[in-house]
Amino acid sequence: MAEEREEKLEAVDQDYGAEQIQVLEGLDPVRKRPGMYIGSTGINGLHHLVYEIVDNAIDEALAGFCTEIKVELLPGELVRVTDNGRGIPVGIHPTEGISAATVVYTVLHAGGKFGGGGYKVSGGLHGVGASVVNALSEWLELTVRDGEHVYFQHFDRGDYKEPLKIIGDTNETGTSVTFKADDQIFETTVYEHEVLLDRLREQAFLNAGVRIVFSDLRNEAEPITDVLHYEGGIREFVDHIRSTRDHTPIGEVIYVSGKQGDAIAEVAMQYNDSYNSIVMSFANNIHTKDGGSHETGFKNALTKVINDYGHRFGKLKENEKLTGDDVREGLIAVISVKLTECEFEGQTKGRLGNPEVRPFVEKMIQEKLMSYLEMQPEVAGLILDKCSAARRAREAAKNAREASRRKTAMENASLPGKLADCSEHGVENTEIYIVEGDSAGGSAKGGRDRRYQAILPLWGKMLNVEKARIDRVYGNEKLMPVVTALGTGIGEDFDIEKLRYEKVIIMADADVDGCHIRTLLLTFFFRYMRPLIEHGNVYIAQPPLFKVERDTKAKKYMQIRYAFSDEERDRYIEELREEDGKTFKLLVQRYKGLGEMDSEQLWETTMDPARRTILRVKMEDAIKADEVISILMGDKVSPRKDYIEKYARTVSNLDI
Ligand code: TSJ
Repeated sequence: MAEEREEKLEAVDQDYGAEQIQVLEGLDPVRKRPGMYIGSTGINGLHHLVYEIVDNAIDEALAGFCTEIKVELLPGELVRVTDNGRGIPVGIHPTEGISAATVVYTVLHAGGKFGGGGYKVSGGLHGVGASVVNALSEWLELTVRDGEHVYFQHFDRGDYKEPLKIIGDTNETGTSVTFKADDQIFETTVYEHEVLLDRLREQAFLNAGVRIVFSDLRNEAEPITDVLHYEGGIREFVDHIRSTRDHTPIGEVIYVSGKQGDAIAEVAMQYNDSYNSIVMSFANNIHTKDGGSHETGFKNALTKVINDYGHRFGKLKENEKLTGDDVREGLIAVISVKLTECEFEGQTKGRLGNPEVRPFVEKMIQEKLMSYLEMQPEVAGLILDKCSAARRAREAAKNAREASRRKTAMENASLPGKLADCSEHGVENTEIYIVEGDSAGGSAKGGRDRRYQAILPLWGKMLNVEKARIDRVYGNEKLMPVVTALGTGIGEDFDIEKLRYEKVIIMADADVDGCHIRTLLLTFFFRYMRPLIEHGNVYIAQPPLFKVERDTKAKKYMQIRYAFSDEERDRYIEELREEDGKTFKLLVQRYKGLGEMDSEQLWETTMDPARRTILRVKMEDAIKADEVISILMGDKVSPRKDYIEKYARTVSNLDI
């Protein structure tokens, strides 16, 4: 590593006069292929810039030298991150002649590791640093305080004209970075408050004691500040997840931690009265959404400990065995490991490799969770009751499933009667539209291309997915047709190979009811057919909200435009108002429901692959829907009321 750094310093600065050109070359690859360094140039990549800078300050906090990190969004979409740490080293490299801080910002990968000695724990998706943010910023300004002087340097797109300079005296220490993301690079440079807040809160949970002050000052009339500071760390994370979903806790939050060499692992977990399971894992503060060795270790050990305890203390009969799903029903758990070196695997690098971590976490949970249960027999009793109830429900579901299979075999007509299937037999290019309601189903049937588009109208009373276990799905008149039409089965039976269509498209009205059914279906897919979402097979149709039409009988002037937003409607009104000096009266129709469109209109605007827009549902959308359902369908009124008030203005896109 040291050798590598030496080489890079040479490359930057062989010839002092050529410094700028060399520096530009250093960051050129970042501007050429930004996606390689920050994942994308969309909103996620934009947010990534903030994470990269904040990660550096968190490292300083973990090293024990910084207590507070300020993150500010300023008018003009500027971001400022300030810590009260030691300040990036400003010393001039003895032979190279430029400041260490400048190297951090102008040499690729010189980022957080520069300065050495530090135990670098946090790190963004690709482990890149400040130089990448610098390269992708229209401009960036760095201020370092070392207790004596204030140092300052300005960069334009990674390039600098003047070196780091002393601009004043100070008795404070710390680092402050202000940057403006480059709109030549990013599709959008507008940050999303909630997304940044969630991520910063997550970092505050994962790094107990660190104080992150997030201020959104973009709207001067309405400044928002959140202080994110959790002495309880991931214990409070678990409590936060539970309270946003309003589940009633069963027992307290259990916390265990352990060390093995340089590796640290900690787990916080708590049961609740719901039927879903939320296990989130992190490695070096990075969310491992596909799990990996730490998560596997935890799950294995949890199943073993609860079974062993149950058998040892007579809570389970000898022949009663709890499965992993049984012991995770109604469980919220957060696993966090910190390692000197993480190996991330899988297509999206969302899974922790490091094989040595599995036995480490397994052993830790086995020993410490078992002694916890032994010392807390009351909590242990509640947990075993909960897991045993899950086991009995699983048995009931198995019976229901078998009964449903027998029934299907007997009736010998497996597809639902309401389904208007497509005529092609293969899966490739085929689509099923799941449509709420009678009239919309009719229009969709009339408008579709029957060769490859199937229509399934939904009927009857929806199951409250929140309050029912999987066995109830088998008896639900609304969901069963969806299950049989898709062909995949649900839960343990789910098999994506059996999916009968390539795309599953949810088509619902743009109003509150439509939003509700969309959210319910997404939650259903998320809970019982999750791979469908993971594989990207689920889509949301986007019917237009308005029709703008010239009020004329003259064929040559006839024009119809469909608008998908208020802005688009206004633009079309503007555009259609005049032609050849002739002014028209316009008809503007607001579609309250899909049923108001005739077959042809529905085809043109929403179903024709050449003209429509459909949104692919991502895991994040489904997780959000799941959370929304917990709030909307749960027992308690107050979080529901808060939620509806908070989202009242944007209720038409509640879940996307
Ligand atoms: F990297 C960065 F520019 F993005 C950035 C770094 C941004 C922010 C907001 C803070 C920081 C940062 C870096 N804060 N604190 C530090 N600390 C060091 O770089 C540092 C200081 C002293 C020593 C030492 O060994 O004396 C070592 C390091 C790594």
